[in-house]
Amino acid sequence: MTKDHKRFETSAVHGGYDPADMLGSLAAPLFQTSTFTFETAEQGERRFAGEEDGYMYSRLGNPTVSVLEEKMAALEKGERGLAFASGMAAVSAILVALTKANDHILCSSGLYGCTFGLLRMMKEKYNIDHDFSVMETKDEVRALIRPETACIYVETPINPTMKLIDLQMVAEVAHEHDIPVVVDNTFASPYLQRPLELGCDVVIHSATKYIGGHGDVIAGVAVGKKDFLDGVQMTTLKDMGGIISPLDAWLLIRGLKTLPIRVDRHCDNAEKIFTKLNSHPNVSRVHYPDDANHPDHHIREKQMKRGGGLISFEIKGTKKDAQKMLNNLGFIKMAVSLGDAETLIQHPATMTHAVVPEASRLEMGITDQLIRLSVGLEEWDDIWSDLEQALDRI
Ligand code: LCS
Repeated sequence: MTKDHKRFETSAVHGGYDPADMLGSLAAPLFQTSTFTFETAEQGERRFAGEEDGYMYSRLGNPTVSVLEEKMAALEKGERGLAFASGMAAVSAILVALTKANDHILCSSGLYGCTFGLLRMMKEKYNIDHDFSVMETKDEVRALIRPETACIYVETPINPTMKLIDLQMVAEVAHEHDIPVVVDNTFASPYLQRPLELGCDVVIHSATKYIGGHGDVIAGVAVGKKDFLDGVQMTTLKDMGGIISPLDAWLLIRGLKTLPIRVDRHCDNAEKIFTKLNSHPNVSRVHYPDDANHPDHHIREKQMKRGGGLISFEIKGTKKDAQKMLNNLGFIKMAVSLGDAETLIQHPATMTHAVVPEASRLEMGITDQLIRLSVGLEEWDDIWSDLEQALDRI
């Protein structure tokens, strides 16, 4: 039995696992197995009939994966977690589970590029329509809800523009209409923001990012009500097959133990880098939720513990100048992904959001001058020195 660890930091270390269940092993064991043996044919029958608890085949569940799922449920304050092969496997499984042909999805105006691509595919193949809303007021959300709206899908902070959505407000409107709210919490991590506590229904993570934290795993997790996720596990996940590997689950369990200290350090560094970027002559705008002048700063104060480790900024100049700045960097790594120990930098218009048509991209605020920085765990003034020399030489 897992004890209920009340404080986040304690749950990050102990949540989801009790060594007494596993021969006293301090670290959760890695069950690197595809299948599980039955003692009798009758036991196999009972397990497949759901009459007896126990593992059958790793696509249907695995003890190492279960530890990760329980730890994530403890951290997001949800009833259960469900792990996936990637963030996109989680996004697609949840959206497929919640919709049928001819339904409608209402989205935040700004989404990760591949989520945008998935919505477009769902529209083309199954006539599942979608709308985007800035969701600044209840009326803006209400105005786009239709009888066939199956869910509201929100990213906050939004990748890569760092705009925020008031989750409590959106959940209140959605529940007037009995519509579930799904939140992609990848940018904040559960340490900074817990959407279920704000009334939302399902949380999704690209666990590739802060959950893992070390740039060595692609994975996804969803957390929400047990009945709903039991259903997703036994339909969309089992039959579409986007399961996480036990080794990746094991690496995420290890990563989660240090999530609070890593994210605090990411935030400490980002706050300092934000101030420096803000006063650099070749930077025209900086987007960081903990900026007192950020238009959504009041939402940051309401629902996020701190501003996070991501900053986006616009340089003065052209797309070529933005690319030149990236090419000028020294140890800072030019790469998509985020939330790793290494500071990562990328050009959203031509990388993470290249699949988004130009008009939609510009509507989301992704200009050719926009650069996204995932501030790492290095010494902050080393990060700044590298950025400064690259900016100076645009
Ligand atoms: N949701 C968000 C907000 C993301 O940023 C990503 C990936 C995903 C979902 C998908 O997760 P994955 O399948 O990659 O685990 N975002 C990326 C990014 O900004 N750079 O590279 C990947």
